[in-house]
Amino acid sequence: NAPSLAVVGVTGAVGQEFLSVLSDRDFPYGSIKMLASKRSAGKQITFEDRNYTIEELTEDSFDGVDIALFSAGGSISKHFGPLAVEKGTIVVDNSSAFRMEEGVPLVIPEVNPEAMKGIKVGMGKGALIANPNCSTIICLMAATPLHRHAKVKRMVVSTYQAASGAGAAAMEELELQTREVLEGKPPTCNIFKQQYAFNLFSHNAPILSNGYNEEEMKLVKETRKIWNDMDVKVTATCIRVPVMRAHAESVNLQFEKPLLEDTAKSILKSSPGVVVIDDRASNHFPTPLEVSNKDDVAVGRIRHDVSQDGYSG
Ligand code: 2RA
Repeated sequence: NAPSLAVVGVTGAVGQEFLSVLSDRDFPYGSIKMLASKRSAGKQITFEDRNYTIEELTEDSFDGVDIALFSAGGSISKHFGPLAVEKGTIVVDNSSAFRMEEGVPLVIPEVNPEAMKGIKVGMGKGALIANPNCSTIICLMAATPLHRHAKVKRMVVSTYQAASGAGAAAMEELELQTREVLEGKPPTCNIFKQQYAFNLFSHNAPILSNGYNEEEMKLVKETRKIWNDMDVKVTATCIRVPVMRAHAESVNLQFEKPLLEDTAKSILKSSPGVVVIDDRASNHFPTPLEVSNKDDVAVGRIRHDVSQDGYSG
C-alpha cells in the first residue's frame, strides 16, 4: 500500500517545493502530515484539492510515518531526524546536518542511487538519506557522466546563485528592494546586510579559516563523497546574484583521459536529468528564466579549454 508521508518545514520555500514535486510526479502516498514550528501549527494548507491542518513538529510526529522529507534547518534535522529513524521512518534530509557523516548516504538519484542500497520503504526499518547542497547537485548532474567516462582530475566551479537558495524571505526582499531602488527609496536590507537588487556579492555563508566560505567547501567535500574519490581536486567560488530562481554555474573540468567536445556533448545529451541548450549560431544557452520551475539541469557553452596543451583553438 502507498506509503505515509510527512513534510517537515512545510511552510518554507523547499517545503513548498517538496509538495509541488510530489504532485508533479504523482507520487503515491496513503497519507501526508504537514509539519512545521509552533508558529505555523493550526494554519490550513490545501494540497491536491484537500485541506490539511499544519501540525507542530514534536517527537511523536513520526509514529506510523514511512517517509519524512526534512527541510527545516540543520538543528531541527539533527534533533528530529534520528528520532524519526528510530520510529522506522526513512528520512530524506535536505539540511547539511548529516551529509558528511560516515555511513549516511549522500544521494543524487540520477547520479548515485546505489548509495541507497538496502534502504526499503515499508519494512519498518528506518534510515536517513542526506540530500546534497543544491549547488553540488546541479554541478554533479552534468559533471558525473563525464567523470565516469574520462575521470575528472580537477574541477573549478564558479556559481551564480539565485535568491531562492536563501529562502522565501530572500526572494521577497529582492523584489521589494528592486521596487524601492527604482522608486529612488533606500533598499530594505534585512536578510543580506547589503543591497542585493542590481548588485551581486560573495555568497552569504560564513568564511572559514582557509578563506573559503561554507558553501564553497560543501561543493568540495560533497563532490569527493559522492564520487567516492578523495583525490579529485575541486575548488569553488560561490556568488549570490540578483536572480529569483535557478542557480547557474560555470564548471571547468580537467580529465585524466582525453575527452572530445562532441563526445562530451553526446554523453550529456544522454544523461538522466540533463538537457543540452548549446546553440552557438543564435548564441542561445541556458538561462535561469528558461529553466526555472523545471527539474532538468540545462547545460551549454560546452567547449574544449583553449588554455590546455595541444589545442590551438
Ligand atoms: C544557497 N545552496 O543557495 C544554498 C542553500 N540552499 O544559499
